[in-house]
Amino acid sequence: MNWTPEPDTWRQQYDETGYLVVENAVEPGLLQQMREALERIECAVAEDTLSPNLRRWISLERDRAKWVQDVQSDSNAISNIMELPLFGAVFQQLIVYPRVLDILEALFQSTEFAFHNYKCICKMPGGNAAFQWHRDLPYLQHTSPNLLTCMLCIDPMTAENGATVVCPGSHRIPHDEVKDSDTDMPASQVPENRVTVTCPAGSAVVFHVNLIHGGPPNQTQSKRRNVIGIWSGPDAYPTNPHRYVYQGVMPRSTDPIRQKQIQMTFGE
Ligand SMILES: O=C(O)CCC(=O)C(=O)O
Repeated sequence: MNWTPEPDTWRQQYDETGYLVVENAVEPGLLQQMREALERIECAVAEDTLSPNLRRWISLERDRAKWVQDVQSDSNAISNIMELPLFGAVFQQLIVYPRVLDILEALFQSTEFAFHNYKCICKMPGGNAAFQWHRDLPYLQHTSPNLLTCMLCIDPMTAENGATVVCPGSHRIPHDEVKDSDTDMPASQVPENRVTVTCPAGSAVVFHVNLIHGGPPNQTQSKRRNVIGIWSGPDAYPTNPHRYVYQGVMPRSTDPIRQKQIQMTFGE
C-alpha cells in the first residue's frame, strides 16, 4: 500500500482538534507480525512460561480491577503490557518505523523529538476495562506539555468494541492548570463535545497529551488492542526519576551523534 506523507494536512487537522487519525500508518505485514507477537505473549501468560523479568510488565483484568474505582473483575485476560520493546524485535523496530516517524515529525514540526515508551492496552472480549476520562500529561511529568500520544490500532476500533473517545479542543489548557487529578476526571467535568474515534486496524490515532479522552469496555467477542507510544518534543524533558527502555532515543534527529545512537541501537 502506497504511503504519501501529508504533513500540512495532518498538521492542520491536528491543530483544529488536538487529534489526528491516519489510516494505513502500519503496513499489513507489520500489523500481522505485531498480532503474532501479541498472541505469543498471550499464550505465554496463559501457560505461565514468561520469565519473571517480562511477566512483571503485564497486568490482567483482575489486577486492573484492584486499582480502578468501580471496576470488578476476576478475569485472567491481559489488560496492559508495559515496556513492549522488551517483548520482541518487532516492537523495538517500531521505534524507528518510518510511517509513524513521518506523522510525528509533521506534528512536532521538528526532527528533534524523542521516544518515551510503548505499551499495549488490550480490551479483551468479556473484559470490563473501561477507561476513565483523563489527560495523559499528569502521568508523564515533563517540563512542557509538548508530547504526543500515538496509538497504533492492532484491531479496528468500533463503538461496540471500546473505541477511544476524545474531546476535541480540550488540549487547549495552560500547562500550570493541568491537575494531578486529571488522571481521573468525573464525567460532569468533561465537555459534552465527545467523538468516538472509529477507524480500521493499522490506523494511527495521535493526540496531544492534554486531550481529554476515555473509552467504554469492549462489548464484542473480538479483541481490541492498541499499541500506544508516547513521544516528547524538543522542549519536553522528564521531571521524575522513572525511565523506560529506550526512552530518549531520537530516531529522526539530525545530530550525527544521535544518528549514531540510532544506528548502533536499532541497526538502521
Ligand atoms: O486504549 C484506549 O482506548 C485508551 C487507552 C488510554 O486512554 C491510555 O492508555 O491512556
